[in-house]
Amino acid sequence: MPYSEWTRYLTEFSPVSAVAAPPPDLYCATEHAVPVKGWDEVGDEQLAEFWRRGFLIVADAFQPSDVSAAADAIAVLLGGTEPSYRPSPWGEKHGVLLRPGRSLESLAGPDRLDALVLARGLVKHEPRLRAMAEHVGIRHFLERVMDDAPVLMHDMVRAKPPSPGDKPWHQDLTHFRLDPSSAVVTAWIAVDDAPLESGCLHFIPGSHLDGPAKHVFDRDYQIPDSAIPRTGQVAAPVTKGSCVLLHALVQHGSPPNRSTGRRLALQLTFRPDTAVTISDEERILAFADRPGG
Ligand SMILES: O=C(O)CCC(=O)C(=O)O
Repeated sequence: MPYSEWTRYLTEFSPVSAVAAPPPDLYCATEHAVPVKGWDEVGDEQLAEFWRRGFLIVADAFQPSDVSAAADAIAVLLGGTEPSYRPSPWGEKHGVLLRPGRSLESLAGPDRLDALVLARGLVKHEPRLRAMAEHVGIRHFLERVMDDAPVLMHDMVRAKPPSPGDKPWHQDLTHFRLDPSSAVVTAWIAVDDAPLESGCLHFIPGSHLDGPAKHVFDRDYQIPDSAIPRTGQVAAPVTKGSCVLLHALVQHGSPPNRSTGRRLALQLTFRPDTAVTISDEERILAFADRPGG
């Protein structure tokens, strides 16, 4: 796909992944990831496992009070009473994506949270979210992985409501203009429990070692469904307060939320301070113009 066409797609494309159903065999994990309990258990062995598999799960990474404070903080920001953050329709600054048929005007803060699909850039507006992003456990882990100072470059809240849609398989690094060899890491923090039935994260272990994969526009900007192996997938059901640390090149996705409840998570993506930036064109060449898929 030529560069000009790709940028047009990226501007005009609206993900339908929140509502469109994936092929029924796309998520077929036979293994469930086993978390370590607390940051004190993250040692050299767990670091090696992160590098080998591309992800590591820390249960009880946050206290229950921190987790409920995070949910309150998100509801406050969505409520629109914080002057520095004015929730707006999706696509605008402070854009908030709600479930189909819901609008910001008709809902108050906690109801907006229940109707939420996605919101970005909340952390800098709320001390309770900043405290999570600056948590010593995350920082120490990242410093060891990156051998550099970690810098928060993107944050997003995903409240995956019950729906037939998935978050298709992808690599987080496809969204950032950074050299693909950079040790970029996302910390995915469960604010609600994320059991199998509510569409927890699924991984292809070791896939980060293969480098950038071809991405296409389908239900989302994603790895083609046909390129996803139907064997060897690992599911990561977690309880609230868990932190899933994932390498930005590990292939991951999540099936539809088939439960009756919301599944809220805070996603923080960190880059090494000295990571090398690349142009948009180089990024597209790396992830979109690859042969295969
Ligand atoms: O929370 C999920 O279900 C998937 C989120 C994800 O992988 C992403 O937004 O990059």
